[in-house]
Amino acid sequence: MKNFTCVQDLGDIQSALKEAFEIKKDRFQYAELGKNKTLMMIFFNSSLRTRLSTQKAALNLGMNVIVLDIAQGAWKLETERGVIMDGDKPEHLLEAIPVMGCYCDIIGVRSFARFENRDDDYNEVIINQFIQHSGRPVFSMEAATRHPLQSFADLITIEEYKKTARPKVVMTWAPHPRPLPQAVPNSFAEWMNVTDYEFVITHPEGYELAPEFVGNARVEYDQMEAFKDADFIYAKSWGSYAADTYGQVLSKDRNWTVGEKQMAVTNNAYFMHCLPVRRNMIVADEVIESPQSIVIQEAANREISATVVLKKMLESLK
Ligand code: AN0
Ligand code: CP
Repeated sequence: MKNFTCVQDLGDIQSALKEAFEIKKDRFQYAELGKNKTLMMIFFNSSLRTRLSTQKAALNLGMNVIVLDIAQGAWKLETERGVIMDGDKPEHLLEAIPVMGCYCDIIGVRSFARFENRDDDYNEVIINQFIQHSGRPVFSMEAATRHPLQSFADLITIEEYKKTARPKVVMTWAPHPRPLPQAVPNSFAEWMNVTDYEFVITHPEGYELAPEFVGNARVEYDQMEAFKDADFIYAKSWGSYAADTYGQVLSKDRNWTVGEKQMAVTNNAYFMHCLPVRRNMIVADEVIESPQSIVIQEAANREISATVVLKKMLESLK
């Protein structure tokens, strides 16, 4: 695997899952694979889990790690070509990227949707420039439209906890004070679409995701109806995708906050969220603290998904 930005890059999902469970049994079994190889992690946005779990994964594989927070200590970067650079940005991405590539073997990039221009976000202009100009294999640590390391960890978690072969998985929108990217819900939907689970998406009208990500999911606007008999509830807030309201908050309706009332109609569902989560906006304290909440186990699996992805990338360096 050269680059990793979406589920298709991983190849056969069942064999990737098998590899994940083997690595989970002994996460140091490939500790020689990354010897003298350097991972560079570039963050344009904040992170707790991705930063720590990806670094841990690289250490499991014997790699060296360099982390750069663009906003803290690097030159401010111009990203548009053709701009007369007489403003506050002393360096262009088109020089910075190949320079970064000189000092490492694999690059991870976190660059959220900027919500300025939908086409730019959905064309993935930042991570694609890394793929084009770094001369190195590149993986997404959440790009504008997808967060595949998260979705892979989510899938591993569902496989661990499911009690039936074909569980009902419901992804619900939830309120948040600020508009959040669609990367996590897009990606989760994309990964659910390659399983044979029953997959339902519920959100208020106006919050429709891009059809290429919804795929074969059933969209149900009535949250209580969607939650009936669910085995997994996957909560996430996102800003509008619609062309005329792109990146806006359309609703702060706290009736959509996942509480005990909603969980009561499920099949004693597990509660999932990628974190960070705002309590009592996205989910009630009682739900996230209940035994059915598997958010910590889900976060723990980020180390496993990252170890599998880096292992596959290291193998194709040779
Ligand atoms: C980010 C998002 O919604 O994409 C990161 C989630 C992993 N969340 C926030 O910005 C709060
Ligand atoms: N879930 C996730 O990617 O968390 P961070 O934003 O803290 O990395």
